[in-house]
Amino acid sequence: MSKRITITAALPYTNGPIHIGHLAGVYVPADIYARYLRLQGNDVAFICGSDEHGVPITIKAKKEGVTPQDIVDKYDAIIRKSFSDFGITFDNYSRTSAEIHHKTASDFFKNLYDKGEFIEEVTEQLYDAEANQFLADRFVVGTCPKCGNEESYGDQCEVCGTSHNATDLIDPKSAITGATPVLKETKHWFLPLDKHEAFLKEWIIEGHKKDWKPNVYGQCKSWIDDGLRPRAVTRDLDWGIPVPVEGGEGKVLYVWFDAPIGYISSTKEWAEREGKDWEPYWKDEDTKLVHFIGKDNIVFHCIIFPSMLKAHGDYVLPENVPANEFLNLEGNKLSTSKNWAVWLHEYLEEFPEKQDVLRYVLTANAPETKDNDFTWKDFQARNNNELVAIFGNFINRVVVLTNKYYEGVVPTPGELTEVDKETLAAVKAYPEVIASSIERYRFREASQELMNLARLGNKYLADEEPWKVIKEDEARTKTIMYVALQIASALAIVSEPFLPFTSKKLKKILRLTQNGNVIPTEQGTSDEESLTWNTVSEGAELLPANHQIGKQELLFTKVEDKEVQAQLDKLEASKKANEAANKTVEPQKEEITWEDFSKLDIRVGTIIEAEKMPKAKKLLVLKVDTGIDVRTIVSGIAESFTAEEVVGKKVTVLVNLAPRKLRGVESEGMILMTETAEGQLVFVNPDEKEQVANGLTIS
Ligand code: B3M
Ligand code: ZN
Repeated sequence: MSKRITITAALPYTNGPIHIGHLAGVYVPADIYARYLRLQGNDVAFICGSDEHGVPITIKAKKEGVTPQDIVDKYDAIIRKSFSDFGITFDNYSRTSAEIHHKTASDFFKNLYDKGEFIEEVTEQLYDAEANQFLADRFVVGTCPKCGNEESYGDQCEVCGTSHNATDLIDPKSAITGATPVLKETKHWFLPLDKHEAFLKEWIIEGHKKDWKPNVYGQCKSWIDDGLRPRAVTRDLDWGIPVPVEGGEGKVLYVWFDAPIGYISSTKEWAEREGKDWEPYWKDEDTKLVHFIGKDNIVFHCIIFPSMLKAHGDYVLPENVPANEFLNLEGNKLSTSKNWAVWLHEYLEEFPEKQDVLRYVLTANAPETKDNDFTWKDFQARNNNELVAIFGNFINRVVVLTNKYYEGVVPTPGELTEVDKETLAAVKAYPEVIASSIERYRFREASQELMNLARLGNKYLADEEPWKVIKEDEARTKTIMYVALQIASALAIVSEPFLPFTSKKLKKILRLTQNGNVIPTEQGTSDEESLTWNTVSEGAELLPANHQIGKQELLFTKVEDKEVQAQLDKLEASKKANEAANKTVEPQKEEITWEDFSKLDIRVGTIIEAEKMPKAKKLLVLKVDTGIDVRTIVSGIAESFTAEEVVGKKVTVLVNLAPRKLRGVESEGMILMTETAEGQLVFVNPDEKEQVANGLTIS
């Protein structure tokens, strides 16, 4: 029976592009879910949009010397395009800067305000007296009261995931000036979460113990068990939605108050465009609402937003919130600021035909129950060993042989053997197996079952060996190829949620139309009945005899070692750039006068003897001809050079440095060397002047 389902995917912040962590955590599973439900004939609204308020956007704008609007326009455009090129089929993608959203969020606030659902209170908040600004959310950094992370933000700790009030931070510092904030009085509106505690307990702790993922349920339970407190839903900022009530001048709604309402405004925008009524998608008891999010968003979607919806009273609550854990990249946490990421828009440029490969790898290795690691080696292996070697290989053999033996016309089968019947029965069972995994939000498992269907096809061909049978039994070969073509068609249909580009290509090769209809051909029968998910599960004939298929085309191509290496090199470069940017430079020493400097007597000398100082890792004992005399100098360069290689070298020597004993040997001067950007010591060779320009390091 057709159901109405509203699927939301977390609204990405428009302060950076989309990376594989966002995709694996939210957008790929949400898109699989939406496509699957549509294939089942359901009434789906798949909703998303850009989250354009909040402090990170303001901070980024300040840093780049542009307006917040410039920042959100830039990233909204990049994000929109990359989602669309990647085949994410949102029914609507809106933005929280849109007028419809400002109005919807404003009205929502007013509705709760009028009902007396807020506490209006003057409290002391953190204030940066240097910047003349209140320090909410990411404008303040301090120690998390729960886990001790020293870099927790004002509203949320990224290490333990706790959401707290800025005044809870221990030893807070302004992220703008670094100053220690003072407390200053200001009025705000608070959502009394404590008032909703009983409802949340009943709804989540009792109601969703079984069907919510353990990671989601566990987080919710621990927050509720810790006791809920009122949360401010307004801020003293100038970027956001103005607080629409008396006394709200100069204040805006907290970004996490307005953003989830963005799902509602985006649904409205869609309904208006499509001539539909938006209300059933949010208000009808029969609607199933599902939020796809990352684990750092759980509290907002399971505690705060439901409390808002409940306080409003007209809305349905989410039936499930299948939040994922985090994806790491090559063993390290993904990070926008450190550029440790695979950016979707870059991936699409570098692998323009490989959307499905990334979709598949991120699904097969999705961080569903624990954090997971993305590696380029695994990407290559999944592509070459699974997509190419199993799925692609099966289709290729079926299409090539059908063209070779029958000029692409589906043969009429003879009597089916037991193996044929078993195989077709197994094919018929797959949609249900896959569906059951998807319905339980186990997308990894579902993707592996899909691959098993392709394996089944490969095994069938390998066991039945039509290329041998054709030599002695043409009739039997026809049956084998007919069965194989049914498996290929089942794959074309069932793969659509996971591998939409491949499914489309395969349908074209098999001449199935996009919605699954067989294209009528001269020889072929026209099948007007739509081939959907259910056609496969009912075991109906998918590709009738006499139907003409197209020519062979490769569905997948190999990922070569050099492509993997190029990606690893790119990551290495970002690591280097990051290290260089973070390298702390010693502050300049106190100024010296020309007279001070002219006291230094620096000459070019030649090393005539060298030996390692016993039991000292760094020291060489040198005999240096300074031109004035031959003297002993102890130099700390043994980690860069061996004694043998320095003999004969010309060196710059500070000759009038007062002698000093090092490990019992009197050193009468100092060798001057330079250091490269990589920290490598080099001789100041009087013939190579540019080395001197790098600056002298005393060794
Ligand atoms: N903008 C996404 C994030 O935390 C956040 C989601 C809002 S969903 C209403 O990265
Ligand atoms: Zn913490």
